[in-house]
Amino acid sequence: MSDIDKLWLHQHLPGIQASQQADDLASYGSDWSRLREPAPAAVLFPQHQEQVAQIIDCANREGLALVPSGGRTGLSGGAIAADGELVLSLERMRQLDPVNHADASVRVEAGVVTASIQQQAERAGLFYGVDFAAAGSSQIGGNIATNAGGIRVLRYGLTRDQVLGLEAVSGKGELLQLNHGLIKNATGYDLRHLLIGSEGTLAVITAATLKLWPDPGERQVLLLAVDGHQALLPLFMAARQALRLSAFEFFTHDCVRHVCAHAGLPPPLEQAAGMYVLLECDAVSDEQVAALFEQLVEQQLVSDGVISQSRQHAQQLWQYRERISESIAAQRPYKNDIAVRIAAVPELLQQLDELIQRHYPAFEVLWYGHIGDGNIHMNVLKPDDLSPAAFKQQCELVNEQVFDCIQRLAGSISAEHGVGLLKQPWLQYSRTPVEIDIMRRIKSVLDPGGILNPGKLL
Ligand code: 2HG
Ligand code: ZN
Repeated sequence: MSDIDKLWLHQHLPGIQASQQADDLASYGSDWSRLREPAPAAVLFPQHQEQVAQIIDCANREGLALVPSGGRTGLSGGAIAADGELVLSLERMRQLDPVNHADASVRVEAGVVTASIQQQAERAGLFYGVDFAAAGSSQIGGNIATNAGGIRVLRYGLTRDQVLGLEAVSGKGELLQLNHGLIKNATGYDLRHLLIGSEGTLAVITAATLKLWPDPGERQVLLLAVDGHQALLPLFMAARQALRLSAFEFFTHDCVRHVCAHAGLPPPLEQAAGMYVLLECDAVSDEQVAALFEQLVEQQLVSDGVISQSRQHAQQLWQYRERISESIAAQRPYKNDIAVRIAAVPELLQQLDELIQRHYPAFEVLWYGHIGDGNIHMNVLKPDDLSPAAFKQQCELVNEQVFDCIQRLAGSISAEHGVGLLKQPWLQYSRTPVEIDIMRRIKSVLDPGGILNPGKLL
């Protein structure tokens, strides 16, 4: 790999823009997980699908590893290039087509930033259903490769549910045009869905046709104070019955403390609560909210709350939830992103609480997540007096117990952040040996040379 220099790139990949500048290697070889030190051989910037195929052909001929790269906002190390790989950045493929009104869809190239798709839909009076805190930097190719979730899954589904058509190049260099934006297509195996969530291990996604939704109109946000996690499920069920929900999120008071300190925000409510629920719904009348709130207080599910009075107020309330991750990023927390069926959430929280008390009594553990999807983010903060290596080791020891619990509840060890490098050693807690074997065999068909994102996921 070390003999990859300017001349080599010019001879083997003519016409393809590339960089070997130290700052590019450092930034394109890393993602938000910062799990390993970046050390790619070069960064390549193809401008169309044929150039992606040209790069893949070259990698197969020369036996080189490729790391497909989007906005690199991932938290599981799926986009890290630490072993002399070639990074294949899609960022110069960012054609964003006009909205197709008849089909309520839009075709976008892989390097288009998620927020640009949201804005393009909005300008056309429509709505793109996926949103999360990193939407301003993440790219759609990466969203599709990791099947990104976010805050509105309970209403609009995952990224998978938005993809009507997919264009990609397999690890063998085959150009794929999958499903062509069709709603109905009963012609056998849906290869589009095989590529969604495959974390760049089967093919490089080059473009997609995405579904757009009707404009949801005015929405309101309620931030509610909740005493303990026992209230979460009954509260969710009551809110779902009374309101048309688009998000149902939770976080503990410790999360609020970190956000307020980091973002300079005042506390959300006069009295601190143990836990908060933030829900978003289609706008409702003051009477409807008052009746629901009264009912929730009477049932002792909620003790206090605030309802957004304007769009700007709603955005302010969202900050208490959306800025948690960024507020603790500098402390490099140990991350878990787990899911169970909604019905099993109380049992999961109960069991995890016991585990944490027993094994992490000295650690600060932050709980937050998309409780309406059964998805919980558990972030463990490193105590100052513990070395990073000792901290990681202790977290990994407890992981086994956490994942045992997830396995017993038939849950997922990675709900929405992907497996990447971070969860790869624990895949067997969510997938059976038979499944993993089938996954490997699928990989060997689409990427027989094993050039695409080696060491990730499988
Ligand atoms: C969120 O829901 C993101 O805020 C990040 O998925 C979660 O930082 C995390 O663990
Ligand atoms: Zn999340």
